[in-house]
Amino acid sequence: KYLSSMPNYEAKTEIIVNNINFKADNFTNVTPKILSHLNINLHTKKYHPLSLVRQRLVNYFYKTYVTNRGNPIFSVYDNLSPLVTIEQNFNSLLIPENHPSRAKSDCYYINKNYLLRAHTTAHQSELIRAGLNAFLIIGDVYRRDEIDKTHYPVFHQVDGVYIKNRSSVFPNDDCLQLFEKGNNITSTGTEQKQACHTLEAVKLMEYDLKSALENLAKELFGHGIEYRWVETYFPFTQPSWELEIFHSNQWMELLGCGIMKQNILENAGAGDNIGWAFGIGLERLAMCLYNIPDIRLFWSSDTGFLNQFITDNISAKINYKAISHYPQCTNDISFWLPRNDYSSNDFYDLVRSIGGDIIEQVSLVDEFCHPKSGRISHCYRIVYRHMEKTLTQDEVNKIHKDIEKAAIDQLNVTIR
Ligand code: FA5
Ligand code: MG
Repeated sequence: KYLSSMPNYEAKTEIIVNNINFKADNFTNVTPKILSHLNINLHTKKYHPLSLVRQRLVNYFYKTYVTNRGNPIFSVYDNLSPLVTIEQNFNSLLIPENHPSRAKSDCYYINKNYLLRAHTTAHQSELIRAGLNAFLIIGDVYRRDEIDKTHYPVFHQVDGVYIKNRSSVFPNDDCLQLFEKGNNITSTGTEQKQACHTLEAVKLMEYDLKSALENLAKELFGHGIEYRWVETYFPFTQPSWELEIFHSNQWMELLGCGIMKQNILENAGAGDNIGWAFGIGLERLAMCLYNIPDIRLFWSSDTGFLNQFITDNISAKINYKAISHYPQCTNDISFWLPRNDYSSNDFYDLVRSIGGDIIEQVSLVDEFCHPKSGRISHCYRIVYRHMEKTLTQDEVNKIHKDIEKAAIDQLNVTIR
């Protein structure tokens, strides 16, 4: 039933994504609903909670890792297209042909050659090949998943990569090496390390990686944050870990990370280096930081949600307050101010005293000075919302009229 109600792209021969024509085939499974999330870029939208968290994370890396001249070592890529190849999302990361993460049931495929990236890790290999040593990749990722309080098919990730050569891993020692002699980079190794790496190099990198991420968690959540490391597996790192934090009485996975598979570096032309990498979910961070209870809220255009995050101090403590489930109703009011003795706060008080609890927000949206008369007019936007029911436009209009009348009587304004 569910499947038959989905638009049938397989019947189409062509599909257009970001103005590019693709040939549809039996892999094609993106839907118009999913494609409508492209180019929205919540992570760079001013004042969006995901953007606040992104800035805090980027600032942390900028200030933690600096060159001897004080410049940031990490560069940031936050506008790479989510439209990627199979090569980028899987092959370049050594994800095996038969790995479950490649399944049609898990990814949004454009066709057999292209998909919407399932992780921002899709770009790590190409950026290393381009010559970068330390970078962050930030963007929207797409996965076929259920929709509930913590899962949404589109979410945002930050990937980080730091690759180092022998002298930056061992700055004070000319003898210690990154690589074991005579060990092929494809040898399996152990859970502790890849066969090609020396134990001392891996241990130093592990320490560097874990302290970077622990300190990030402390920076965001405070020094009292409880955390733990869990060993895990990724096809592109070995060894691999997950960082969990204790939040709202449960352990929550924040990120995955590990020592990069040497084969990836070799294929990207950086085989002389050893690297660490991680991937974090931005929604996870924001939900914990701001107590946002439902992942769908990030997509809300409701100003009752968005306005709670308007701040020019990205480290401001914000504790999200639930908004009503009933829809907003917005009405504007414009009037000429009296010649003297007017303040916007008088109007705000008046609106609240007449509208009561169904007033959710009042904001000055426009100010205009008449070029000849010099008179000033204000336009205010009033957002109405009842906590227990859906307001009808008629009900709102009546209250809006009462507010107009009171403003004329009590504040001496002239309605435009
Ligand atoms: C990855 O995506 C790896 N690419 C991460 C990585 C990068 C590991 C580099 C090693 C080196 P995973 O699927 O576990 O791994 O997702 C990483 C993070 O994204 C999770 O820890 C979580 O914070 C977030 N995440 C994953 N799935 C969801 C989801 N459905 N909704 C919200 N956040 C999610
Ligand atoms: Mg995971």
